[in-house]
Amino acid sequence: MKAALIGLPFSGKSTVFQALTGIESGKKEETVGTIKVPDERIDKLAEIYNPKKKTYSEFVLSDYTVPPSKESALPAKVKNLIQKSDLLIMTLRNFDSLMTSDPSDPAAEYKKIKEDMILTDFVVIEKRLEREMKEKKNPPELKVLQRLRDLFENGEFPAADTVSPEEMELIANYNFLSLKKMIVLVNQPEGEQTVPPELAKQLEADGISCFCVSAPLEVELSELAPEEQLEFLKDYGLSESASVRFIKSAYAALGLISFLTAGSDEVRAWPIKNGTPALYAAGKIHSDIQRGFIRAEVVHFDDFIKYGSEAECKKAAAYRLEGKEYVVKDGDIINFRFNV
Ligand SMILES: Nc1nc2c(ncn2[C@@H]2O[C@H](COP(=O)(O)OP(=O)(O)OP(=O)(O)O)[C@@H](O)[C@H]2O)c(=O)[nH]1
Ligand SMILES: [Mg+2]
Repeated sequence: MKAALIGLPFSGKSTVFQALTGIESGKKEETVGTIKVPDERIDKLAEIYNPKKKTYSEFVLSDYTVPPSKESALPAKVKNLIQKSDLLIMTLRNFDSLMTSDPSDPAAEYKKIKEDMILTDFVVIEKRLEREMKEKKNPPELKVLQRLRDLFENGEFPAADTVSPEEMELIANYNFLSLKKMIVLVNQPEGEQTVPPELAKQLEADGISCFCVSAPLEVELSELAPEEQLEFLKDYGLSESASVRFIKSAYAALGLISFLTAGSDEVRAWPIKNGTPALYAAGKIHSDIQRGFIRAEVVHFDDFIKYGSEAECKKAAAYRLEGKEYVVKDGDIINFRFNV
Protein backbone atom coordinates (compact mmCIF):
# COMPACT_ATOMS: atom_id res chain seq x y z
CA MET A 1 0.00 0.00 0.00
CA LYS A 2 1.50 3.27 -1.09
CA ALA A 3 0.42 6.62 0.31
CA ALA A 4 1.72 10.09 -0.53
CA LEU A 5 1.58 13.42 1.28
CA ILE A 6 0.52 16.34 -0.86
CA GLY A 7 -0.25 19.94 0.00
CA LEU A 8 0.88 23.51 -0.43
CA PRO A 9 4.29 24.63 0.80
CA PHE A 10 4.60 24.99 4.61
CA SER A 11 1.36 23.12 5.29
CA GLY A 12 3.32 20.77 7.55
CA LYS A 13 3.73 17.74 5.28
CA SER A 14 7.22 16.88 6.47
CA THR A 15 6.22 17.33 10.10
CA VAL A 16 3.27 14.97 9.60
CA PHE A 17 5.62 12.57 7.82
CA GLN A 18 7.96 12.59 10.80
CA ALA A 19 5.09 12.00 13.23
CA LEU A 20 3.86 9.01 11.23
CA THR A 21 7.16 7.37 10.27
CA GLY A 22 9.70 8.68 12.79
CA ILE A 23 11.87 9.82 9.89
CA GLU A 24 12.99 13.37 9.26
CA SER A 25 12.62 14.36 5.61
CA GLY A 26 15.90 15.34 4.05
CA LYS A 27 16.75 17.32 0.96
CA LYS A 28 16.02 14.45 -1.39
CA GLU A 29 13.21 14.80 -3.89
CA GLU A 30 11.35 11.94 -2.24
CA THR A 31 11.67 10.60 1.28
CA VAL A 32 10.06 7.23 1.90
CA GLY A 33 9.09 5.73 5.24
CA THR A 34 6.93 2.90 6.48
CA ILE A 35 4.07 2.88 8.95
CA LYS A 36 3.35 -0.38 10.71
CA VAL A 37 -0.33 -1.07 11.18
CA PRO A 38 -0.76 -2.01 14.85
CA ASP A 39 -2.84 -5.18 15.16
CA GLU A 40 -3.50 -6.78 18.53
CA ARG A 41 -4.55 -9.97 16.79
CA ILE A 42 -1.02 -10.44 15.51
CA ASP A 43 0.35 -9.93 19.02
CA LYS A 44 -2.11 -12.46 20.46
CA LEU A 45 -1.36 -15.07 17.78
CA ALA A 46 2.37 -14.55 18.26
CA GLU A 47 1.94 -15.36 21.98
CA ILE A 48 0.29 -18.62 21.02
CA TYR A 49 2.51 -19.69 18.09
CA ASN A 50 5.78 -18.17 19.27
CA PRO A 51 6.83 -17.67 15.62
CA LYS A 52 10.31 -16.74 14.33
CA LYS A 53 8.81 -13.64 12.79
CA LYS A 54 5.73 -11.48 13.17
CA THR A 55 4.75 -9.22 10.34
CA TYR A 56 2.26 -6.38 10.52
CA SER A 57 0.66 -4.75 7.51
CA GLU A 58 2.53 -1.71 6.30
CA PHE A 59 1.92 1.54 4.56
CA VAL A 60 4.72 2.99 2.54
CA LEU A 61 4.51 6.75 2.86
CA SER A 62 6.22 9.34 0.62
CA ASP A 63 7.01 12.97 1.32
CA TYR A 64 8.34 15.27 -1.40
CA THR A 65 10.70 18.18 -1.39
CA VAL A 66 10.02 20.06 -4.54
CA PRO A 67 10.49 23.75 -5.04
CA PRO A 68 7.03 25.32 -4.78
CA SER A 69 5.86 27.08 -7.86
CA LYS A 70 3.53 30.04 -7.93
CA GLU A 71 1.35 28.88 -10.77
CA SER A 72 0.59 25.37 -9.57
CA ALA A 73 -0.53 23.85 -6.28
CA LEU A 74 1.00 20.54 -7.37
CA PRO A 75 4.23 20.84 -9.35
CA ALA A 76 4.46 18.57 -12.41
CA LYS A 77 7.21 16.56 -10.76
CA VAL A 78 5.03 15.75 -7.77
CA LYS A 79 2.19 14.78 -10.07
CA ASN A 80 4.46 12.26 -11.73
CA LEU A 81 5.70 10.91 -8.44
CA ILE A 82 2.22 10.36 -6.97
CA GLN A 83 0.88 8.47 -10.00
CA LYS A 84 1.65 5.13 -8.42
CA SER A 85 0.16 5.94 -5.01
CA ASP A 86 -2.97 4.18 -3.83
CA LEU A 87 -3.84 6.94 -1.40
CA LEU A 88 -3.24 10.68 -1.26
CA ILE A 89 -3.07 12.49 2.05
CA MET A 90 -3.80 16.12 1.46
CA THR A 91 -2.35 18.27 4.23
CA LEU A 92 -3.95 21.68 4.77
CA ARG A 93 -2.51 24.49 6.88
CA ASN A 94 -4.78 25.86 9.58
CA PHE A 95 -2.10 27.56 11.68
CA ASP A 96 -0.19 30.81 11.39
CA SER A 97 3.14 30.07 9.83
CA LEU A 98 6.46 31.82 10.39
CA MET A 99 7.44 30.83 6.85
CA THR A 100 4.81 32.87 5.08
CA SER A 101 2.73 35.95 5.79
CA ASP A 102 -0.29 34.46 4.02
CA PRO A 103 -3.08 33.93 6.54
CA SER A 104 -4.24 30.34 6.96
CA ASP A 105 -7.21 29.36 4.83
CA PRO A 106 -7.59 25.57 4.61
CA ALA A 107 -10.81 25.75 2.57
CA ALA A 108 -9.04 27.85 -0.06
CA GLU A 109 -6.04 25.49 -0.07
CA TYR A 110 -8.36 22.54 -0.61
CA LYS A 111 -10.13 24.29 -3.46
CA LYS A 112 -6.85 25.23 -5.11
CA ILE A 113 -5.42 21.71 -5.02
CA LYS A 114 -8.72 20.20 -6.13
CA GLU A 115 -8.86 22.56 -9.12
CA ASP A 116 -5.31 21.69 -10.02
CA MET A 117 -5.95 17.94 -9.87
CA ILE A 118 -9.06 18.27 -12.00
CA LEU A 119 -7.36 20.52 -14.54
CA THR A 120 -4.46 18.08 -14.87
CA ASP A 121 -6.84 15.23 -15.62
CA PHE A 122 -8.98 17.38 -17.89
CA VAL A 123 -6.00 18.24 -20.08
CA VAL A 124 -5.11 14.55 -20.43
CA ILE A 125 -8.67 13.68 -21.46
CA GLU A 126 -8.96 16.56 -23.91
CA LYS A 127 -5.75 15.48 -25.65
CA ARG A 128 -6.92 11.89 -25.79
CA LEU A 129 -10.34 12.80 -27.17
CA GLU A 130 -8.78 15.12 -29.72
CA ARG A 131 -6.63 12.28 -31.00
CA GLU A 132 -9.67 10.04 -31.14
CA MET A 133 -11.40 12.55 -33.44
CA LYS A 134 -8.60 11.95 -35.93
CA GLU A 135 -8.04 8.23 -35.42
CA LYS A 136 -11.68 7.15 -34.94
CA LYS A 137 -10.57 3.96 -33.20
CA ASN A 138 -13.47 4.06 -30.80
CA PRO A 139 -11.78 2.29 -27.87
CA PRO A 140 -14.03 0.95 -25.08
CA GLU A 141 -12.84 3.55 -22.59
CA LEU A 142 -14.17 6.43 -24.68
CA LYS A 143 -17.54 6.63 -22.97
CA VAL A 144 -15.95 6.77 -19.54
CA LEU A 145 -13.57 9.49 -20.66
CA GLN A 146 -16.41 11.58 -22.04
CA ARG A 147 -18.37 11.21 -18.83
CA LEU A 148 -15.35 12.27 -16.79
CA ARG A 149 -14.68 15.22 -19.09
CA ASP A 150 -18.18 16.57 -18.44
CA LEU A 151 -17.63 16.39 -14.70
CA PHE A 152 -14.20 17.97 -14.91
CA GLU A 153 -15.55 20.75 -17.06
CA ASN A 154 -17.86 21.62 -14.16
CA GLY A 155 -14.92 21.48 -11.75
CA GLU A 156 -16.24 18.39 -9.97
CA PHE A 157 -14.51 15.40 -8.48
CA PRO A 158 -16.17 12.20 -9.74
CA ALA A 159 -18.42 10.69 -7.03
CA ALA A 160 -17.55 7.18 -5.85
CA ASP A 161 -20.07 5.50 -8.18
CA THR A 162 -19.23 7.52 -11.32
CA VAL A 163 -16.87 4.86 -12.62
CA SER A 164 -17.64 1.15 -12.08
CA PRO A 165 -14.82 -1.25 -11.14
CA GLU A 166 -14.85 -2.69 -14.68
CA GLU A 167 -14.61 0.79 -16.20
CA MET A 168 -11.87 1.63 -13.74
CA GLU A 169 -9.77 -1.13 -15.28
CA LEU A 170 -10.29 0.34 -18.74
CA ILE A 171 -8.87 3.69 -17.67
CA ALA A 172 -6.34 2.50 -15.10
CA ASN A 173 -3.39 3.46 -17.30
CA TYR A 174 -4.34 7.12 -17.26
CA ASN A 175 -3.70 7.26 -13.49
CA PHE A 176 -6.16 10.11 -13.04
CA LEU A 177 -5.41 12.08 -9.89
CA SER A 178 -9.07 12.90 -9.28
CA LEU A 179 -9.93 9.22 -9.10
CA LYS A 180 -7.38 8.44 -6.42
CA LYS A 181 -8.55 7.70 -2.91
CA MET A 182 -7.85 10.67 -0.71
CA ILE A 183 -7.92 11.71 2.95
CA VAL A 184 -7.66 15.29 4.15
CA LEU A 185 -5.56 16.08 7.17
CA VAL A 186 -6.05 19.51 8.72
CA ASN A 187 -2.93 20.66 10.51
CA GLN A 188 -3.96 23.00 13.28
CA PRO A 189 -3.00 24.53 16.60
CA GLU A 190 -2.70 22.27 19.66
CA GLY A 191 -5.99 21.08 21.11
CA GLU A 192 -8.11 22.41 18.25
CA GLN A 193 -10.32 19.53 17.15
CA THR A 194 -12.98 21.06 14.96
CA VAL A 195 -12.74 21.10 11.20
CA PRO A 196 -13.30 24.63 9.90
CA PRO A 197 -17.01 24.72 8.84
CA GLU A 198 -16.50 25.90 5.27
CA LEU A 199 -13.96 23.14 4.63
CA ALA A 200 -16.20 20.57 6.32
CA LYS A 201 -19.01 21.51 3.96
CA GLN A 202 -16.85 21.09 0.86
CA LEU A 203 -15.44 17.77 2.02
CA GLU A 204 -18.85 16.39 2.81
CA ALA A 205 -20.07 17.32 -0.66
CA ASP A 206 -17.04 15.56 -2.17
CA GLY A 207 -17.32 12.52 0.12
CA ILE A 208 -13.81 12.89 1.48
CA SER A 209 -13.02 12.01 5.09
CA CYS A 210 -10.90 14.25 7.18
CA PHE A 211 -9.24 14.53 10.55
CA CYS A 212 -7.38 17.18 12.52
CA VAL A 213 -3.85 16.94 13.86
CA SER A 214 -1.32 19.23 15.38
CA ALA A 215 1.74 17.88 13.63
CA PRO A 216 4.48 19.15 16.00
CA LEU A 217 2.54 17.74 18.96
CA GLU A 218 2.29 14.38 17.20
CA VAL A 219 6.07 14.37 16.63
CA GLU A 220 6.56 14.85 20.38
CA LEU A 221 4.07 12.09 21.06
CA SER A 222 5.72 9.66 18.67
CA GLU A 223 9.03 10.07 20.48
CA LEU A 224 7.59 8.96 23.83
CA ALA A 225 7.60 5.43 25.23
CA PRO A 226 4.24 3.65 24.68
CA GLU A 227 3.30 3.85 28.37
CA GLU A 228 3.86 7.63 28.42
CA GLN A 229 1.86 8.19 25.25
CA LEU A 230 -1.52 7.56 26.87
CA GLU A 231 -0.91 10.15 29.56
CA PHE A 232 0.27 12.67 26.95
CA LEU A 233 -2.81 12.12 24.79
CA LYS A 234 -5.07 12.62 27.81
CA ASP A 235 -3.36 15.92 28.65
CA TYR A 236 -4.34 17.23 25.24
CA GLY A 237 -7.85 15.79 25.28
CA LEU A 238 -7.01 13.20 22.60
CA SER A 239 -7.85 9.53 22.64
CA GLU A 240 -5.71 8.28 19.76
CA SER A 241 -2.49 9.27 18.06
CA ALA A 242 -2.48 10.71 14.53
CA SER A 243 -0.85 7.48 13.44
CA VAL A 244 -3.77 5.35 14.64
CA ARG A 245 -6.32 7.80 13.22
CA PHE A 246 -4.46 7.85 9.93
CA ILE A 247 -4.50 4.07 9.66
CA LYS A 248 -8.21 3.87 10.48
CA SER A 249 -9.16 6.46 7.88
CA ALA A 250 -6.79 4.99 5.32
CA TYR A 251 -8.30 1.51 5.75
CA ALA A 252 -11.80 2.99 5.46
CA ALA A 253 -10.95 5.12 2.41
CA LEU A 254 -9.34 2.19 0.63
CA GLY A 255 -12.01 -0.30 1.78
CA LEU A 256 -9.38 -2.57 3.32
CA ILE A 257 -9.61 -5.45 5.76
CA SER A 258 -6.94 -7.90 6.96
CA PHE A 259 -6.78 -11.64 6.91
CA LEU A 260 -4.18 -13.47 8.96
CA THR A 261 -1.81 -16.37 8.54
CA ALA A 262 -0.27 -18.12 11.52
CA GLY A 263 2.38 -20.77 12.00
CA SER A 264 5.65 -21.43 13.78
CA ASP A 265 7.60 -19.58 11.08
CA GLU A 266 5.54 -16.43 10.82
CA VAL A 267 2.40 -14.75 12.08
CA ARG A 268 1.28 -12.18 9.60
CA ALA A 269 -1.50 -9.75 8.63
CA TRP A 270 -2.40 -9.33 4.95
CA PRO A 271 -4.37 -6.30 3.80
CA ILE A 272 -6.95 -6.95 1.07
CA LYS A 273 -9.93 -5.10 -0.33
CA ASN A 274 -13.18 -5.93 1.44
CA GLY A 275 -15.09 -8.37 -0.79
CA THR A 276 -12.02 -10.23 -2.09
CA PRO A 277 -12.65 -13.94 -2.84
CA ALA A 278 -10.35 -16.55 -1.32
CA LEU A 279 -8.66 -17.25 -4.66
CA TYR A 280 -7.37 -13.68 -4.96
CA ALA A 281 -6.50 -13.46 -1.28
CA ALA A 282 -4.28 -16.50 -1.91
CA GLY A 283 -2.58 -14.60 -4.74
CA LYS A 284 -1.59 -11.85 -2.30
CA ILE A 285 0.67 -14.35 -0.58
CA HIS A 286 2.08 -15.95 -3.72
CA SER A 287 0.95 -16.42 -7.32
CA ASP A 288 1.70 -20.17 -6.98
CA ILE A 289 -0.83 -20.47 -4.18
CA GLN A 290 -3.45 -18.83 -6.37
CA ARG A 291 -2.55 -20.95 -9.39
CA GLY A 292 -2.64 -24.23 -7.48
CA PHE A 293 -5.52 -23.27 -5.16
CA ILE A 294 -7.37 -26.27 -3.74
CA ARG A 295 -9.14 -25.07 -0.58
CA ALA A 296 -8.90 -22.43 2.11
CA GLU A 297 -8.89 -23.73 5.65
CA VAL A 298 -10.47 -20.94 7.67
CA VAL A 299 -11.10 -20.14 11.30
CA HIS A 300 -12.05 -16.68 12.49
CA PHE A 301 -9.67 -15.06 14.96
CA ASP A 302 -12.42 -14.76 17.62
CA ASP A 303 -13.17 -18.49 17.42
CA PHE A 304 -9.48 -19.35 17.47
CA ILE A 305 -9.03 -17.37 20.68
CA LYS A 306 -12.14 -19.00 22.17
CA TYR A 307 -10.62 -22.45 21.68
CA GLY A 308 -7.08 -21.29 22.39
CA SER A 309 -5.01 -23.45 20.00
CA GLU A 310 -4.94 -25.20 16.65
CA ALA A 311 -5.44 -28.57 18.31
CA GLU A 312 -8.48 -27.40 20.29
CA CYS A 313 -9.95 -25.81 17.15
CA LYS A 314 -9.55 -29.09 15.30
CA LYS A 315 -11.20 -31.01 18.17
CA ALA A 316 -14.14 -28.62 18.07
CA ALA A 317 -14.28 -28.79 14.25
CA ALA A 318 -13.90 -25.01 14.15
CA TYR A 319 -11.97 -25.03 10.86
CA ARG A 320 -14.10 -24.61 7.76
CA LEU A 321 -13.01 -25.65 4.28
CA GLU A 322 -13.88 -22.89 1.84
CA GLY A 323 -13.62 -22.73 -1.96
CA LYS A 324 -12.32 -20.14 -4.44
CA GLU A 325 -15.43 -17.96 -4.25
CA TYR A 326 -15.51 -17.61 -0.47
CA VAL A 327 -15.44 -13.92 0.45
CA VAL A 328 -12.68 -13.44 3.00
CA LYS A 329 -13.66 -11.67 6.25
CA ASP A 330 -11.65 -9.32 8.40
CA GLY A 331 -9.85 -11.45 11.01
CA ASP A 332 -10.08 -14.78 9.16
CA ILE A 333 -7.06 -16.96 9.91
CA ILE A 334 -6.41 -18.85 6.70
CA ASN A 335 -4.31 -21.80 5.69
CA PHE A 336 -4.38 -22.22 1.91
CA ARG A 337 -4.10 -25.72 0.53
CA PHE A 338 -2.57 -25.71 -2.91
CA ASN A 339 -0.78 -27.89 -5.38
CA VAL A 340 1.59 -26.73 -8.11
N1 LIG B 1 2.54 26.33 14.79
C1 LIG B 1 2.59 25.25 14.02
N2 LIG B 1 3.67 25.07 13.26
C2 LIG B 1 3.72 23.98 12.47
C3 LIG B 1 2.67 23.03 12.45
N3 LIG B 1 3.00 22.07 11.56
C4 LIG B 1 4.19 22.40 11.04
N4 LIG B 1 4.64 23.56 11.60
C5 LIG B 1 5.87 24.27 11.28
O1 LIG B 1 5.75 24.79 9.98
C6 LIG B 1 7.00 24.74 9.29
C7 LIG B 1 6.82 24.02 7.98
O2 LIG B 1 6.51 22.66 8.25
P1 LIG B 1 6.94 21.49 7.26
O3 LIG B 1 6.47 20.25 7.91
O4 LIG B 1 8.34 21.61 6.89
O5 LIG B 1 6.01 21.85 6.04
P2 LIG B 1 6.07 21.23 4.57
O6 LIG B 1 4.66 21.18 4.10
O7 LIG B 1 6.83 19.98 4.56
O8 LIG B 1 6.82 22.37 3.79
P3 LIG B 1 7.56 22.25 2.36
O9 LIG B 1 8.19 20.91 2.28
O10 LIG B 1 8.56 23.37 2.41
O11 LIG B 1 6.50 22.47 1.37
C8 LIG B 1 7.96 24.04 10.24
O12 LIG B 1 8.72 25.03 10.86
C9 LIG B 1 7.06 23.34 11.22
O13 LIG B 1 7.67 23.22 12.48
C10 LIG B 1 1.55 23.24 13.30
O14 LIG B 1 0.60 22.48 13.35
N5 LIG B 1 1.56 24.37 14.07
MG1 LIG C 1 8.50 19.36 3.42
